[in-house]
Amino acid sequence: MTLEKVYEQVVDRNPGEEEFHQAVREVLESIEPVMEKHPEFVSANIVERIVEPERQLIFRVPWIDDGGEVRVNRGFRVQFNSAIGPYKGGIRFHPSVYLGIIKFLGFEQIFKNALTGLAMGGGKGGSDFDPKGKSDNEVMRFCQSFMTELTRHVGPDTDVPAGDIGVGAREIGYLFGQYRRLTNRFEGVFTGKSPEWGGSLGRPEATGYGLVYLTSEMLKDHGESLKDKTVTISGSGNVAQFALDKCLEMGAKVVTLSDSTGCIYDPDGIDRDKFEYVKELKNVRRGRIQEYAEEYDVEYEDRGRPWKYECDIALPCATQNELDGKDAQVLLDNGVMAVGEGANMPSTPEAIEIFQETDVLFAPAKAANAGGVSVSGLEMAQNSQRLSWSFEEVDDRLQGIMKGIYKTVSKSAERFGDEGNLVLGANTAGFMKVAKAMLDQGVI
Ligand code: NDP
Ligand code: 2IT
Repeated sequence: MTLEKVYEQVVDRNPGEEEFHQAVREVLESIEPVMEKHPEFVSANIVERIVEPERQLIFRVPWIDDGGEVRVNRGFRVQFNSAIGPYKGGIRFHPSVYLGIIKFLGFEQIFKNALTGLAMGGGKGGSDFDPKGKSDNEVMRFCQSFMTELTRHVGPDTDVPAGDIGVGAREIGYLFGQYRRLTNRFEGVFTGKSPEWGGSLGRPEATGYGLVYLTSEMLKDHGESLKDKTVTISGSGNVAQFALDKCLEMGAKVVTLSDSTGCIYDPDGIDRDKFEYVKELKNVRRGRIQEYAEEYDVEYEDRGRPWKYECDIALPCATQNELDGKDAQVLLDNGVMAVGEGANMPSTPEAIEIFQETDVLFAPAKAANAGGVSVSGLEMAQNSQRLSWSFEEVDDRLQGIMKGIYKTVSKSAERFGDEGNLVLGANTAGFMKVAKAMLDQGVI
């Protein structure tokens, strides 16, 4: 079957799942040169198999709110591919979650995890539950109900979830607690746990730090660095906060942050003191970024996004399809030099095309945000050893992994005929590793 036919079949078989179609399309568009060089993948129908999840779970999540009312949400876990290791990938709690979002995330996770060099397959889960405005007790009761079902399907050698949008330290605590209670086992079934009870130091920082390490490696390769550069960041959650932190350490000036309600622009730069304010606002008070604008008397745009502000480097760290073709054109007109994707699939296909037609350096999500899952892999290793490594050891390894990923994707782009095209590089390198494993293991 041609790659075009496989794509058509994916659309037919998974109607209405637009984000999943988009993620599949991008990978299939990249792997044509791989299939030409590797007819053994064609004859074994590897592509037809890789686009079909190994297992998809959908379940009812009933819980009781603070008013005593029974509420019902939908839970998902898509166990997409375990050819190179146990399923691994985060859990997202957001009202927009439906099967198509979880499948796009799970599909991308297969290739991202392969790039880390660690033994992790791809999976993703979540729910349409909205943690916003819920009390801690409501979040706990929801997590306990969600985990009551998910416990049957996960385990340290089977499937190891972690956080994503709407799932941070608080939620991981409640989910892990319920798993331990139901199974009577204290084991590494989640990553992103508190370091006090089995988590890895450096995991909260890992995605944001890793994004900046990889972006910086890409800049270095072109004789540039982050020092004195102006950076725009979207989002103000886990990834955005630690991307900001590392940008400050590397001497860059970050001028924006956003959330689902709007965007702030601080032309003087968000310094360490203001960063402390953001952490308290977002992680403790769980407030809106608009309050930053009131606190520091800076510009705030309701529903706005950061891409219209002048910058050298743009780091989208909020959500999928948050940077479209028009935004890409504005960034370009304003002289952007590099874009690093902290979120999963934040740039639309039109935006990516615009970056690739020009000399903008573009680091795609599968490579750029792989730091989070990499340190998750290191957390799994520490749990298996029943040891904890120092922050410095974890961070050193993370830097090594991000450098390794940059090298792998650059080399693969060159090998498959388009030097510097890191989208091609990430998709081909990730695919090659998983496809070989599937071939070795027979028709399963
Ligand atoms: P958080 O929940 O900590 O933060 C998400 C941020 O993005 C918040 O500021 C949120 O605003 C904003 N946001 C969420 N949805 C939307 C939306 N539909 N429109 C506009 N803004 C939105 O999540 P993370 O920081 O963990 O995740 C951010 C991105 O990074 C996601 O794409 C995730 O898949 C990806 N990622 C995360 C990793 C991790 O380790 N956590 C690893 C690799 C990728 P608000 O507060 O208003 O909801
Ligand atoms: O998208 C991602 O890579 C994550 N949300 C982190 C996954 C993980 O298992 O740490």
